[in-house]
Amino acid sequence: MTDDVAVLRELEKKVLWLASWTIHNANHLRENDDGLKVGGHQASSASLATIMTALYFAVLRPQDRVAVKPHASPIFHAIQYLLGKQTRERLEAFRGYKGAQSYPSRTKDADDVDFSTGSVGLGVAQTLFSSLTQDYVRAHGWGLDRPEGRMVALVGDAELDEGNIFEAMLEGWKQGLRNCWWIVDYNRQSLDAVVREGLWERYEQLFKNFGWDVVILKYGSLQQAAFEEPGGEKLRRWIDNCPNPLYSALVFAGGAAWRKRLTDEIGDQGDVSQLIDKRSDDELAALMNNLGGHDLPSLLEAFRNADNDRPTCFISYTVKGFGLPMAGHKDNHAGLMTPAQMETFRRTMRVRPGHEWDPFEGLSMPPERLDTFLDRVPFAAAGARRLEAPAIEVPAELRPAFQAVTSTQTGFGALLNDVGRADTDFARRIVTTSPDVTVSTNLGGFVNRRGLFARQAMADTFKSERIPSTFNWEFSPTGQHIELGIAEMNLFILLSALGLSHSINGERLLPVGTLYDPFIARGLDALNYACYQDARFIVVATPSGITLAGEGGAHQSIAEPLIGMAQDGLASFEPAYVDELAVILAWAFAYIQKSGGEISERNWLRDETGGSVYLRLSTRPIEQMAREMTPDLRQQIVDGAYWQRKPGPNCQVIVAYTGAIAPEAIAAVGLIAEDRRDVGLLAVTSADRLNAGWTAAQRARERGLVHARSHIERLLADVPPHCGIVTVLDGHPATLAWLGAIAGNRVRPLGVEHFGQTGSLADLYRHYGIDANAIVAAAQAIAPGRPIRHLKALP
Ligand SMILES: Cc1ncc(C[n+]2csc(CCOP(=O)(O)OP(=O)(O)O)c2C)c(N)n1
Ligand SMILES: [Mg+2]
Repeated sequence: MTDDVAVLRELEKKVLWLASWTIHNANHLRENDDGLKVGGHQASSASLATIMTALYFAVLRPQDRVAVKPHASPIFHAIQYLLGKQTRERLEAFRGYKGAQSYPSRTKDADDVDFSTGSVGLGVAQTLFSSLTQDYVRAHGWGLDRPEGRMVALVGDAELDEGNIFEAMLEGWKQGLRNCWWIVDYNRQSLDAVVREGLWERYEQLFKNFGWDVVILKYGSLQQAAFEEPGGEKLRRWIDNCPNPLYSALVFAGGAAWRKRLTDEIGDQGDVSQLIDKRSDDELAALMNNLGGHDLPSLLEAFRNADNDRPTCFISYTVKGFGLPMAGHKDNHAGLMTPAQMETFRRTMRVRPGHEWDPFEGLSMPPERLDTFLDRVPFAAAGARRLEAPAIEVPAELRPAFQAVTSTQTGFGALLNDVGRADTDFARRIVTTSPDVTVSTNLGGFVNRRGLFARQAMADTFKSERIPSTFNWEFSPTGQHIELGIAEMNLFILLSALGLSHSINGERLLPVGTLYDPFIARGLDALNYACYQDARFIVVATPSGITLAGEGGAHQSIAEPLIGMAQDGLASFEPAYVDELAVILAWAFAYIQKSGGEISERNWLRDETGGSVYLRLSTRPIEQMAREMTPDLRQQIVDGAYWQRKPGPNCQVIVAYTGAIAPEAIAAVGLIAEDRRDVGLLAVTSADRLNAGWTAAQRARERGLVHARSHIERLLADVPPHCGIVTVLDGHPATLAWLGAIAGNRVRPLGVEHFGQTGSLADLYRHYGIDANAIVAAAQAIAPGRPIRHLKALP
């Protein structure tokens, strides 16, 4: 143990040096580039150098997974460099093109990042939901040949301002969270300033209330020893009473300032003056800076003592910028060392010019000893930590029996219910989740069949009391539905965790989450986060739009189709008919399992690389089409559009629609057709994929691949240039407005731009101009000719 500490001290120095040099180097390279300095990293990284040294080189095991506070990425990269998992080239290109990432990234970094971080708070919650996911996987009997891992978050103290962390804690408490450590870097500084006094006490209470163990790492071993000296107790009391800003300021000011302050305030109290006087300025500064979070022996002891599976919060006192000249200064967040300071630091670290990247340069231990130690670091011992899981076979078709008049939401429930009926591997790997809208989004059928998940079984009291109920609400370790509280952030972070199970647990899950469409916005940053780290899931958002007529503006979504188009890593669909939904859902279950295949040029959609899927559904029952699902139609539905009525050669106008507004589009086309020739009706199942294919094909052509064609270009190839296009959906009109840019056709985009309101469907469609009448009027305006007779006849 003492031996280890000696080596760890050397490594800590090296980690701090390498991280600082990485930052300095990157800044130096780009100083005149875009005027953007490498702010934020230096002080914030140094704050965690000791804790991360203790964790990565001594405490963590290969099965443990870590979310590193965003600004500590240089420390993380430095540690991986010493472990041989990061290259010098990438460190030299830190924050540059293809270099080590500014914030740890699962997808962009090459050095084994477990969880991406960047938008503070999300990585923290991800560890909690990853613990739950691990429990889910193991409770289902999978992955039992591997040891249980611990999910660890390195949390900035100001990061704890983010509400999503507390939402997650509450959920963790409900779900019986285990194997989760949150280590709070309690440097009492945020980005702008010094944080409020006494926050640790609130945190302590809060964590304990939610069933966590709390370990407070306040005093380092030097301080603990000093407290044993005569007068030590007075020093301890002074430290406890010292306000955060003053402590920070004195850390910054250094030994002489400490001496003056301590002498002024407690120096006349007998023994304590001797305690102060017998130390040099440097020794005094070292003592006062020796907080728990910078003291390897205390950290190792605390981590090793927490050898149970209880969720544990470590509040570790640290100094922001520890070991650097800006230590403790309230303005240090964006602080960078000047070249002169860096020179001094280099000399202190005994690093010769030209040897800055040498792993053991300037250390006092023989390299062989350090090498031997690094070779035996438990965390790195098992080789690759990223796991893989084979794809689960998905039925080529999902075929529900559905009513002649029904909605996509009902169809979704019926499809999943049907999947849940069979005892297949496919059905077993599906895990559904919903933030308190399980029944109202039609997941109830599936949940009735497959049960709710909890590590400990819980009976459905209504059932045991023989009170009739439509829904079976029984929890068991083999249940396949995770019921969440209302927080949508939690939904998306859970989907993020479930959707990485193949990589983290080596066991594939097929996660399906449901929520109301407008509340996508509530969890949007978490959805973006999940996509950024390439988690795989299906999110079903229903109901949507003003079609949810009676609910009014608070529940009606407008912008979500645009979110679906713009969100990277998420293929979005809005089918009108249940047979389309069946095709899309079967495709989606396969798509979320794909990775890295050769990109085909068929539709320029990069389907082979896979991603997550968003389905925007509706509660509006509409008349279904009796039609055969041919392979060609199936492909077109997945590619994003098909001709529901193919336009003729003299076509003057076409109507392109998306989703539940189909009956209005069909009615309008029937009316327009009486006075305009060859009218076409384009059913758009995915504006997102149509647009993506088009953009990609254009880019390919610009690169010289002259034959590149996207699906929408092929569909519109025979539409004459003078033909007008009326587009319509229950969502923002910009979603389809771009269709005119493909071949230069004029477009009149209809949709919803302003908050919805309560009313009947007819009232609202008329008010917002997406009813048949509005479509006919738009066609009249865009495709001049003799008046369309029925226009006047419509209400
Ligand atoms: C959601 C979000 N909001 C704002 C930021 C910008 N930001 C980055 S770090 C930070 C505060 C850092 O304070 P703390 O968590 O205490 O970390 P420290 O720098 O003290 O280590 C802020 C506001 C962000 N990254 N994410
Ligand atoms: Mg802080």
